[in-house]
Amino acid sequence: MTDRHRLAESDGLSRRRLLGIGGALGLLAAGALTSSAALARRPAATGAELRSEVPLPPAHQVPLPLPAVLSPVATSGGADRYEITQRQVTAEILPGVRTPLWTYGGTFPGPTIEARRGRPVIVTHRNELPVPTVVHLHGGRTPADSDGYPTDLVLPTGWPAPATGSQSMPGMAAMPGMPGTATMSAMPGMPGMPGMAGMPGTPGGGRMDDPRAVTTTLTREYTFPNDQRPTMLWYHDHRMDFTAPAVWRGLAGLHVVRDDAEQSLGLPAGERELPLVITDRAFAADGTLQYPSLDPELRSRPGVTEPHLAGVLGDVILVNGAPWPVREVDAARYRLRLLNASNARHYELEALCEDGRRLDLVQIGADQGLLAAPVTHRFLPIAPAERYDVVVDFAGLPPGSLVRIRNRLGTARTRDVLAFRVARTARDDSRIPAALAADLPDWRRQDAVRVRDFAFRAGRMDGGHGWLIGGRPFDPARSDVTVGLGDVEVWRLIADVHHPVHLHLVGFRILSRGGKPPLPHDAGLKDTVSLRPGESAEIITRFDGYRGRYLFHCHNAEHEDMGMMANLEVI
Ligand SMILES: [Cu+2]
Repeated sequence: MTDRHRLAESDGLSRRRLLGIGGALGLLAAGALTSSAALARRPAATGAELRSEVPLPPAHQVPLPLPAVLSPVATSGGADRYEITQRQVTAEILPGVRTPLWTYGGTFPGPTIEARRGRPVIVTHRNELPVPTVVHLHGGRTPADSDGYPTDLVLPTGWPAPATGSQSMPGMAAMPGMPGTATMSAMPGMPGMPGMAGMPGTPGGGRMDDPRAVTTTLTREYTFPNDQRPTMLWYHDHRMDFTAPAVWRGLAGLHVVRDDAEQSLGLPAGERELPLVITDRAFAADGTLQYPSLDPELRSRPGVTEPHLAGVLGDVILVNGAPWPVREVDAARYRLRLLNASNARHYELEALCEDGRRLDLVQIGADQGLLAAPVTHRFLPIAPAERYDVVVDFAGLPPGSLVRIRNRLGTARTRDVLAFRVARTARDDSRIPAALAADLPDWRRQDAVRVRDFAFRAGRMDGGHGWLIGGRPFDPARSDVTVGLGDVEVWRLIADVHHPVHLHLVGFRILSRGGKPPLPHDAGLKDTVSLRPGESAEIITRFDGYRGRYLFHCHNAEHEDMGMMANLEVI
């Protein structure tokens, strides 16, 4: 046995499971499939779909909105300062229907932050929502104290202080005089605390006590150095146990990092660069967003009703917060910056002309920035939290033509996403260089000081259904993975059903999928890898940037809330 295998075993995986890495057959042989076996046989289903109770508009009637770019409140001292107030608003998402939302700054998606590489952005978030929040910049190379660890809560004014052991930020005392308000919950076998996870009246929102949590009341300042490759990141809520319903209610926005090198490439820009935030939602008869929370107030009891344990899907597709929108375009190249901000829905996108012809989706970038060279797709799968940077060329299409972006994994109305209406012929000076970036890390297997194995699969948690990593549900107080700053590691991931696996802090490259070379859309630097049912993948990364406590987790948001996270400590 090699040293690497010994190290992997010491991380808690049995030899038997190591042998199981490599595909669904191995997984089955290891007896790893539980009640999710039925799901694995239906690979397209990543959750159960809610049915809207209001009339839905026809597709491609509502114009595509673009999230507003946020203006800084100050730009001195080499950094840009912003303020965002998290607050509830009522918006008209479906024509004539009023929908309460939780928002960053009053809109869904929230305002876009435009950042320059290497120039820090400091955002003061103010929580005027009725529950605690946490802001995480997905894909950000962020110091740990600004990374939005799930227990680093920003408490609303008047919210009881968290459990003993957690700290509040200096100068931001979390409601002195309310000691000992329990957030500790549901540790099986913990005497005197039976079943407190769902206990009304203990509004901590925490599954477990976390002595390292640093909470604030009302506001918190997050610092994002933007010392990373240019790409489109997104910020969203990451509150312990309640990420999925909070993001569903609207807590998501874009954060774009740019630099001169990328802007000198001649890619489509300005009006011809469109961010596209794709989500699915469902609407109740009163216009509210449906969501099957066990606690509709999202105060104390986490989780969703039984039919939705695998994920929550909606029957309305929103792009930038509008239902099946349409955008007028020139007959020219457009850069589409795609984000799947859905909780659980996967898409496989195609650009379909009225005559049945498909336009090429020319991928120029991945989660973590530009590819070395373009990759042309006819279909592009996109899992929750993934981003793809693609160029579509509408040249040659006569004015009036409609190009529909469709979802090949959808059924009925969820097959449509958005459409482009070619409005006019136009001059196009843009180009797609054959060489896009020369700075992609080329970590090799032999650089790795360690190989680790992680199984992502269903299991039992708190006496009910959970989603587990390495057989265990998330515990903020437990040490899971400790890596040395600067170390290169190979991680072997295996899934029972679909799990989009996301690492905080670092980008990684995909070395293999199911024991074979990566797929064309696995190119470039990623921060989320979409594991398919029964599939394994190997990723390689170098843990650099900052020391501190981070996370890795499944980005099916319902899985994440049901235990599928683990600690990643960089020392
Ligand atoms: Cu998952």
